[in-house]
Amino acid sequence: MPSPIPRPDDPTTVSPRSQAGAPTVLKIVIAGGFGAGKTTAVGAVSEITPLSTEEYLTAASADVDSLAGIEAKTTTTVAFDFGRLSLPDAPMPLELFLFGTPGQDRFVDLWYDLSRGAVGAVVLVDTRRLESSFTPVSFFEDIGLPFVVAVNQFDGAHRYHPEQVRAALELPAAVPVVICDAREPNQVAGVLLALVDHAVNSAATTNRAGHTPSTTLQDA
Ligand SMILES: Nc1nc2c(ncn2[C@@H]2O[C@H](COP(=O)(O)OP(=O)(O)O)[C@@H](O)[C@H]2O)c(=O)[nH]1
Ligand SMILES: [Mg+2]
Repeated sequence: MPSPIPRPDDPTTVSPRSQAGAPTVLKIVIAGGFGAGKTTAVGAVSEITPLSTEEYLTAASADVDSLAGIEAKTTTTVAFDFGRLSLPDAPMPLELFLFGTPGQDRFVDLWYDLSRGAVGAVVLVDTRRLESSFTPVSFFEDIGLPFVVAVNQFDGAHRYHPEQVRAALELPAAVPVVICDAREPNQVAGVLLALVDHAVNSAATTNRAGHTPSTTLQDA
């Protein structure tokens, strides 16, 4: 099948090399287990009405999409969430394109597609369902995409220290672990800035070591 014709507004085709005053455009993946708060986080910060492909959960998916601990959840993302956030006052003016993945492991092929050209990923974690974070963490480690872990602090959930979460997920020291509330725009924006910082540092470290990074800012 012929390759799709790149469109100028396709974030994967936009060079982050800023013209004077133009923001650097970056693609970011928002990942995490089912119910970790991905759709909520994209909706909290997006300045456009987020494009969301939510479907109502039905009895037919009850056996595969466990709602234990998140009984209030009535919908699930079936393709991806898309949102956009401009940060003109960041040290380097940024325009972030956010792609929220569907949480279930069975959508891993789509995670690959959504990760193409991304500068990095946020893995949202619900500590009440920590095991659902293992697959996304391993996924980004395997494809070599820089990521940060953001603990979405749900009401009533036990408050763990970030270092406890790092140990439980067996994360290397270099991976930032931050706490956030996915409903709070400022906190989500802070997580995204932490990721951009981490991605830039990872690219610099990899370049210094003489390796070709699997994803560079030029790809984004
Ligand atoms: N109390 C609380 N509820 C949240 C938070 N983040 C998400 N939720 C709720 O948790 C449920 C699952 O969130 P959702 O964003 O759909 O998860 P996704 O599957 O990762 O996209 C929804 O009912 C949200 O309203 C949070 O930080 N605190
Ligand atoms: Mg969702």
